[in-house]
Amino acid sequence: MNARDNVRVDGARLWGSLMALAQVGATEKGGVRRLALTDLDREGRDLVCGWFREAGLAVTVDRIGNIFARRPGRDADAAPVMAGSHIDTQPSGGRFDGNYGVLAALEVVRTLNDRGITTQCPVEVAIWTNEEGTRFQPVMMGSGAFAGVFDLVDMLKRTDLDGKSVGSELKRIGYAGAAECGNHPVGAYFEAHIEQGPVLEDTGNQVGVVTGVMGLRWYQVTVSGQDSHAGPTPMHLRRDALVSTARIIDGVNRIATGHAPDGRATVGFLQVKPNSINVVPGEVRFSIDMRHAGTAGLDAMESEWRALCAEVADATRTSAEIADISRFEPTRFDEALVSSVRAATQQLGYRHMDIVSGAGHDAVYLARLAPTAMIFVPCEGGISHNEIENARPEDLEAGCNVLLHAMLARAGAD
Ligand code: HGY
Ligand code: MN
Ligand code: MN
Repeated sequence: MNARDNVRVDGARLWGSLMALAQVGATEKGGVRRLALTDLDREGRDLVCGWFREAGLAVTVDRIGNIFARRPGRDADAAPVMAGSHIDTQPSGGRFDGNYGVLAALEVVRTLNDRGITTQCPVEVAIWTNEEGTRFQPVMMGSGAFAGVFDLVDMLKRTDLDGKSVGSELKRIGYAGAAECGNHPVGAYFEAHIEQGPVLEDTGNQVGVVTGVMGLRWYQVTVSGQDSHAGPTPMHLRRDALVSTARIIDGVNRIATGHAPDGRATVGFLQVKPNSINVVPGEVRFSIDMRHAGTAGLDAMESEWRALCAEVADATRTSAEIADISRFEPTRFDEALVSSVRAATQQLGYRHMDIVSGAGHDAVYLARLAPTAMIFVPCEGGISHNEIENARPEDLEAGCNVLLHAMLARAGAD
């Protein structure tokens, strides 16, 4: 037992910071709407960077707006032990998704400062740009560019539905940083996050030791038929893009259900043209979010629904064009780092279990660069990507204590 083992974070301070950040983009139902690269994202970034500087951290921003806040270690040349997440949210998002991982990492730094602990390696807190992928695709854009999975120039050109580009929005909000994106040493990466599912709460566990992340494939489907008058056009002569889409959506749902429990598919975005009450729709664009714990499962689901699209298009005299917009294969985290999370959790005495994440996280791309591990805490009813998202202060504090001790073990401390 050494002196460090008794160190604990300040749960009230963590909760206070979470609630203060949640005010930026607060919604009536108690959630947060802080879309990537909006004025609210800038306001959130400014607030958290102010806290970073108050904690004595040196802040740098890279060309895609990723933020790094560095606390020196004894060995300035050692690769930093990094922890972080994202502060952009879903349109009807919650107070904890992403925000918790950034502020838990800040709370670790604040605790090290309070206790005058010097680490061997530097410690860095990271805020990744556009993790949610809702305003601009692909998902996990900033961490993906940092890891070299996405081409930076291509990412800066990506536009939202209003035609605004990532590059122009970064400039407009003042976060088009000077630091090169990537080529930034990372000794190890930790990410604390709410589970965003019901398993920890259902099983009475306070901490999830995350062993890996499900694979994800996002597609955009454009179904084309023919606009025609809703009155004079007989049913058998129509080329109705929305009827065709409805059959595809139902089929996608059946395919994922057939691959349960690890197969998942969601259609969350849909645009109908011309979207008029008395016109047979000639064009529909919709998204498909497909996930599975194994590549074979993803491949099977993908080939089944591509066949389904062709069959339905043929039967309804429409056409279906499929664009691949995001994908990452199932990820397993570094065994040794995962074990350090489990050991910290056991030392702290928290009920815990191993768990695979159904949600994607920036940690997926950091895992390509350095040993990476995640720490989950329960969220109420397993609900997330919803304004009612909630978590208990004591669980958030527990996860943050695990983060503190796993980082200390990795960073080396006096
Ligand atoms: O979609 C995801 O899994 C993450 O929340 N962006
Ligand atoms: Mn998240
Ligand atoms: Mn999310």
